[in-house]
Amino acid sequence: MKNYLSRIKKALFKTRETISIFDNPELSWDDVEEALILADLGPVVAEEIIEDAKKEVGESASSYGIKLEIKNKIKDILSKIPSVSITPPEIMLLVGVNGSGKTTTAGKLAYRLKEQGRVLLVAADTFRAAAREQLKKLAEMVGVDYFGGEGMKDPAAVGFEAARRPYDFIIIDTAGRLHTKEDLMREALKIKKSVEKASGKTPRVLLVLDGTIGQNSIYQAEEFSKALKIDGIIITKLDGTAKGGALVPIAMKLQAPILFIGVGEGMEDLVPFDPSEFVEALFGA
Ligand SMILES: Nc1nc2c(ncn2[C@@H]2O[C@H](COP(=O)(O)OP(=O)(O)OP(=O)(O)O)[C@@H](O)[C@H]2O)c(=O)[nH]1
Ligand SMILES: [Mg+2]
Repeated sequence: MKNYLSRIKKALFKTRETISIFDNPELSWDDVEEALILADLGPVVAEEIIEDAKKEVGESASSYGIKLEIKNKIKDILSKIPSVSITPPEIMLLVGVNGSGKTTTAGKLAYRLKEQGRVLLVAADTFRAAAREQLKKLAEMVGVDYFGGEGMKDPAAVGFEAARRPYDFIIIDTAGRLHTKEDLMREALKIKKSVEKASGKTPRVLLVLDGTIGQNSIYQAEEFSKALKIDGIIITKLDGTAKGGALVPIAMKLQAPILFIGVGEGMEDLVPFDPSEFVEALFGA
């Protein structure tokens, strides 16, 4: 796998700064707890990691020993999350709350995957004309085909039409939906089912979470999971937050593969998630 470490490091700058106390030669366990909580790992997970680490290295371990052990513990947690690879033919359905980064991520995915096959970007966000425009522009920019279902009002119908087409990768962008609105959750399931019916394949439902809201996205994800099975997670905007540590409790709680992380606004700013790289980027050497 290509080495993305320097890009992830750059993106995690703010989070890394939050936990810079780890480089203090007089690091205490209290400092560790405070830093992990500030980085948004949450008190429960922070406590769990610290207790485990203490058992391993002892209460009076050196700063270096503590840092190394905490890094290993987090790496262990993240390595246990199932992983998946995306190979053609593949239909992906991007869902998430408003503004989480779905449309941008659809463009970024197309940019990555066009090297591996024919890609179709599909605008099943039928609520706003601007949403279709946004995806159409991205498709042009990236150089892949676009299907917007112009004139169609039902996003499930757009999904149906698109899914019948012979592409290696079909990436379906959907409208932002509030996880608390049952009708919108049902609509997401309806899109999935119509794609299934049209293609005979189960689309991969990818939940796009906004990294800047940190742990709050766990609740969102749980609500989405009640309506439809989440096959993978993409966490965006890690470059704009000091809450990058929230990825750890998110992964623990959801036990769904984290496929990619968003590290910027450009089309190349979507990198595959790798536990080791993430932890190295988070803590530095
Ligand atoms: N810095 C940064 N910005 C991002 C990233 N991903 C998305 N954005 C920005 O987040 C904003 C919202 O992105 P969209 O892709 O339009 O979000 P959306 O989920 O499609 O929004 P709705 O369709 O309105 O629900 C845009 O300004 C994007 O450029 C990222 O990884 N890093
Ligand atoms: Mg959108």
